[in-house]
Amino acid sequence: MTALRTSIALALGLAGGALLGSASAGTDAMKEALKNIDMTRAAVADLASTKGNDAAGTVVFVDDIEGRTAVHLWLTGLTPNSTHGFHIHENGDCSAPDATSAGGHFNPTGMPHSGRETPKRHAGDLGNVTADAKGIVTTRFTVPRLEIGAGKTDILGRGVIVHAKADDLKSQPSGDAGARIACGVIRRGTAADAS
Ligand SMILES: [Cu+2]
Ligand SMILES: [Zn+2]
Repeated sequence: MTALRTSIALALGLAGGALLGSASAGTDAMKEALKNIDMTRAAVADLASTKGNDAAGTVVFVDDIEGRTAVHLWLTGLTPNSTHGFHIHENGDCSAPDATSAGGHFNPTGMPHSGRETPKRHAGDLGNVTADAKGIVTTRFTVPRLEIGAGKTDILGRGVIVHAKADDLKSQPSGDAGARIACGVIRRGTAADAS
């Protein structure tokens, strides 16, 4: 079983029978979106829920889409219609039950916290994501370039966090986004991730 399939299975298990239809649709959307991507050049994080939470999913980073990085995100187990801060954190360490082990926001350029399009921002500031009426996020957006496998903004080995609350995009140092409800470690993608 591939890592992506594992995380889908995990997500399905957590979402339960009532959401099975929607989660399956999300799986199809994921496969379709990744079909023509060379996953060995991409970065992937399998997001697992922290203690007491149900959010789980997968994020795929695809470098250099016209000089930017595309972020594909699938999440289940969220409160319907809720908005959540979404960031890359310094440490690829989800070992703490509340994921505080992931540290603060990934900030290799020494900037203040902000939104995903602000010139002066943490490289890891990915803004907010919003769940649909079934508590599922299926989204793709691009951010200023994040490097994969080399360079100052290399994201391999960093953490990805989904927060309980929305990021206000201005409070320092982390947007007042509350507890960490899901965490994953960014790794190199494999061909199996897209199948
Ligand atoms: Cu965060
Ligand atoms: Zn930040």
